[in-house]
Amino acid sequence: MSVLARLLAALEGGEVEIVDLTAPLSERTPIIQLPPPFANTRGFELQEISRYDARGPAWYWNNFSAGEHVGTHFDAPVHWITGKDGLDVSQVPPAQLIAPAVVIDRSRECAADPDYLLEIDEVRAWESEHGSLPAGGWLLYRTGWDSRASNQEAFLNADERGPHTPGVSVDCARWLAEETPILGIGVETVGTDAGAAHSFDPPFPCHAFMLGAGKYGLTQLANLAKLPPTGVVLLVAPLPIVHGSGSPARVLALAPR
Ligand code: 23J
Ligand code: MN
Repeated sequence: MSVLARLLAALEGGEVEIVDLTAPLSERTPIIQLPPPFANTRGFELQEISRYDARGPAWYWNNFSAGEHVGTHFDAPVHWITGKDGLDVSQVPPAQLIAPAVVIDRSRECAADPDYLLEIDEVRAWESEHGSLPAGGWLLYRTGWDSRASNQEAFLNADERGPHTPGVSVDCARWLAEETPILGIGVETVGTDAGAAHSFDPPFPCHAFMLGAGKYGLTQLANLAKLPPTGVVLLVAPLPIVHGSGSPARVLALAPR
């Protein structure tokens, strides 16, 4: 049997499962809220063109509008000033859009501390248990934040001092970008950086180091709890927006059952 026939048989037989890591896209999809003086993204909107009516008797269709960084989405290197000479989202090689992935679970720690930051030592400890981070693959960071994704207020978790959502420490972001062979980092939160990361040095270190190293980001992932720590293949499908800094993306995981 050919390798693809074996894959199809494994999917049909339930040996390999497809897990959808994508959040639904609607007017209610939470969006990031940057503090003044920064400009903010628009949310997702549908505008009806016709619905089996005088405007189009046999067809239903919509226009949609949205920021590039809404919902489950892909951050391309050009999104950040450190990656300004790097790839836009349309230039990401298709061969990188199917890649291995591993999952590090810090949902317990993040439940206790919403400002929790992943550290280098914890990733090293994960590696001694599960093996090295995948070359050319994703590090998926489970925080439990997907359980808040249906509610903008709970998802952003802001008070008078700003948003409180988990992320990655400055040292860990630099290390992941410069010292590990990963393709990118995928998170459950509204951005790859912590809610408090505007106050870090440098600000938004995950964006600054990862995108500056030509690596990628994936945000607002769902269903990471359904994945094993290793052995997953991720299929990531951002729209090829020419000159785009990112795009809403469908993200599917192939996982052994
Ligand atoms: C712009 C500025 C800061 C951040 C972001 C965008 C994102 O999180 C994003 O979606 O890339 S933190
Ligand atoms: Mn983004």
